[in-house]
Amino acid sequence: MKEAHTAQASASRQSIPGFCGLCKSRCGSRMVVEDGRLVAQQPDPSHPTGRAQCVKGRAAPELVYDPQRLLRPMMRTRPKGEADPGWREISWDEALTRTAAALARIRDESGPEAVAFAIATPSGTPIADDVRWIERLANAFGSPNVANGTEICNWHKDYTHVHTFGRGIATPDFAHSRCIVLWGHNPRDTWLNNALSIRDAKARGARVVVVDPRKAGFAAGADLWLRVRPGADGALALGVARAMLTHGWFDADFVRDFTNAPLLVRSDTGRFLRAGELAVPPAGAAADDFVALGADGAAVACAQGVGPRRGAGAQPVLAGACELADADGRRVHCRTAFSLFEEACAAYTPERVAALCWIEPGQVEQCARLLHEAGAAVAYYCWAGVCQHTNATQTDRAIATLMALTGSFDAPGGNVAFTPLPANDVSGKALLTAAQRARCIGFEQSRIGPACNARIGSDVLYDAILEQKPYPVRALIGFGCNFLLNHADAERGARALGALEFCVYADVTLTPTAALADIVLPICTPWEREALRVGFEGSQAAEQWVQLRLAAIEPLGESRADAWVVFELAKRLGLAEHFWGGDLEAGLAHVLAPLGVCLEQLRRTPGGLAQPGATRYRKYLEEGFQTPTGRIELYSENLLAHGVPPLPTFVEPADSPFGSSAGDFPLVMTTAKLRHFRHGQDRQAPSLRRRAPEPAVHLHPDAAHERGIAEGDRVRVRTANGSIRVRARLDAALDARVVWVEYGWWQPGGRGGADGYDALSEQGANYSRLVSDRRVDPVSGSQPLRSGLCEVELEGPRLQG
Ligand SMILES: Nc1nc2c(c(=O)[nH]1)N[C@H]1C(S)=C(S)[C@@H](COP(=O)(O)OP(=O)(O)OC[C@H]3O[C@@H](n4cnc5c(=O)[nH]c(N)nc54)[C@H](O)[C@@H]3O)O[C@H]1N2
Ligand SMILES: Nc1nc2c(c(=O)[nH]1)N[C@H]1C(S)=C(S)[C@@H](COP(=O)(O)OP(=O)(O)OC[C@H]3O[C@@H](n4cnc5c(=O)[nH]c(N)nc54)[C@H](O)[C@@H]3O)O[C@H]1N2
Ligand code: SF4
Ligand SMILES: [Mo]
Repeated sequence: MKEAHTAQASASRQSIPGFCGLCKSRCGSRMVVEDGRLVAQQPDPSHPTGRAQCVKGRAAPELVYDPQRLLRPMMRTRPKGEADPGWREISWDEALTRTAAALARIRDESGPEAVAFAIATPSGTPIADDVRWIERLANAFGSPNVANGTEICNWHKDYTHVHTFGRGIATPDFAHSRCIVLWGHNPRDTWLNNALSIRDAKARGARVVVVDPRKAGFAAGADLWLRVRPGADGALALGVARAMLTHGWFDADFVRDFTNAPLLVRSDTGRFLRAGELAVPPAGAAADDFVALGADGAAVACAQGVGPRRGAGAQPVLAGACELADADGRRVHCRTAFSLFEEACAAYTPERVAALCWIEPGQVEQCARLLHEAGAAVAYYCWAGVCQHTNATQTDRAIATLMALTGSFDAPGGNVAFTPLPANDVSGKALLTAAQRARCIGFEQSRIGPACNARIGSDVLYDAILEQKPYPVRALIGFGCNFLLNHADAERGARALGALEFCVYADVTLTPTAALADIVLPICTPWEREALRVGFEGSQAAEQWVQLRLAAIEPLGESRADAWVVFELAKRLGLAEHFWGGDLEAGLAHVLAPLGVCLEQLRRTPGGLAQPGATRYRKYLEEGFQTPTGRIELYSENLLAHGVPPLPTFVEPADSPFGSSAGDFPLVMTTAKLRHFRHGQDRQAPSLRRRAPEPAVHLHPDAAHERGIAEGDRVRVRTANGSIRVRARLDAALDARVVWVEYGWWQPGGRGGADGYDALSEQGANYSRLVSDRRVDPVSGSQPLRSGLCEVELEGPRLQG
């Protein structure tokens, strides 16, 4: 295989165009190299995502030359459970040969599903460069068990949204938006390029609504900040929808023609009435047409798809009920989906919403009014804040159906499916047979959850390892994915990973999770490897950008890119035929084949190339929606068929301040990301660590005072699952009943001392220890990382100075 192409280094300073691979923003950048060393990364304003750079991007050299990096493959020589693993450096050939032998043996004995894969998040790591190859390896190997954290990150917005819109959340068209809603999402700290677009939109006069328990990012200076109780977002969305419906502040024509609101639902079965079920179908109706109620009271046929009725019947009404005779002469009572949706929202009066969400009653109507006044130019994004709860699926349904009322879908200034470039997908979905897909260990829990995409949560992975349920998982191959820090219940995770027959981890550093492996493989940082990116995010111009980022420097030590590891393993596992004979260049050429551009061209223009493409708004006018009714689904027959309420429903989080454990744990606990760290990473960079030397719990001064706690005190956060030690930070903008706790802490250094923050000890600060994985969202499997209950106590002597 060819070596990675490194940009020509000379003694002089070189500035090589690239992009920062560290997070979802993928900011266009320039990589500055001196004498073969990366000395800086800078923003590249000529790139569609290159307007600026954050502190993490600026810390690139510190991340590259981090003394704690893994630089050689290593193998454990002492049994798991012993304090000293006896790491021995081995050659790549030995590491890969041993790995392939172990995986092949377990595959041959127990089937490929006995080997699970784990992948770090592409939104918060540069694994995005190579994630398709890793997925291809899992598919070609035949394992339907891939843990990638989707259930605690993006499943709701990218897949639950499908039940409403027939697709994942589309890109906010910030440039034309009149109202931007940030719901459990703080791009100021997590998505720099979008934050700049929102800043510009605000300057242009766009209104901003922020739904967040913290006064974070755009909440300060927003037109409306809704300081929602963590996990109560569903009640808020239903309340805002109710206000829009009662005041008529919604796009009634859009709702009639493009959502399934006017379709009649049978009261006996909960299914949509089909014309063929009627004694007298409407004139011209096909048997499987849906039925609406005309303004004249007569039934009207609506074909699957968008638009008004079929034939010459009267315009359908939104609200209504009727009784019609079926083919057997029975009377069938029906109501429109709109009426059922109205009823689902009816209980969420401003007063009830205020009591549930801990906001002011008037704010519900204020929010509804802001959405209404923006017309069809409301752009929203909901992310981690509404995902990590046991009610994530219902919350997503409530937010999605609320947004459908605005008529902004795919409209200028709304959420728009920008035209993507037609690259070939190399994730190899077709390589995984239907029979193997059905063996995904999460399938028993939910057939419309991540398991339908061959994705599993850590809870079911641990079950399979520890309890052989539904069958044993015997081996794990991890590409990043720091389970012990980022998924619930580190102790259970450590027991499970420790019980594996074979575990191999590819990572940049030896995390507490990787430290449980039998073999570790050193991965290089993005500045040491090439990356092909077809399309960036945030605007049409970004979508059209194709770039082959060059390696700015040679890989340090023996570290390699994930793609290299995947191709080498594929060859040793007898899967080369699915990997272009083991030739990565050929694979990359295949990605590009449908585009009018080749690898050599891209290498010659490392700053990237714009490809043709233009935005088409309101594509649903021709294409409809990829849902069972062909319309946006306020009412979902498909969800009903899977035992899930067909209408959005608010359910209290499993741990509720109104429940029985609130006596012992009176504070509602949530979490959020810090601008200067990604999840369990980045603390080793001194310039970043200086900004937050130690982990903290943030609480209201009144809550602190009641407990004798002052700013900077060392405190213990305790839940029913465990406890950790952190510093207290006071924040008067919080509700006094709510705290938020930082996560991802395991690295040594800071005032925590050289022993650092043991991920498995109550002397450490690992948030994961506070959360149980025994109660999860019934559809997505999302873990309750953000709606816990806790108590905070003063711990040990007060620190001076
Ligand atoms: N309490 C709490 N927990 C959370 C969250 C939260 O908000 N609060 N957020 C959740 C979310 S949204 C997510 S997505 C998950 C993220 O969970 P993870 O995916 O585990 O996230 P990270 O810790 O950022 O990265 C995992 C590992 O990937 C390694 N890595 C970095 N670059 C590469 C690379 O190029 N190749 C390889 N092989 N490895 C690499 C890093 O060194 C790191 O050890 O965490 C979730 N956990
Ligand atoms: N700096 C940095 N940037 C990142 C990452 C990172 O680790 N660090 N990770 C990347 C990844 S993987 C992801 S998924 C994205 C996530 O990006 P965001 O979704 O913006 O990330 P968070 O800060 O986790 O959560 C957003 C907000 O949700 C709020 N919140 C907490 N609980 C609730 C609740 O119950 N309801 C509501 N409405 N809000 C709540 C938090 O206070 C927080 O301000 O960021 C990406 N970018
Ligand atoms: S926001 Fe920061 S870390 Fe993320 S891509 Fe941009 S510069 Fe890199
Ligand atoms: Mo994420």
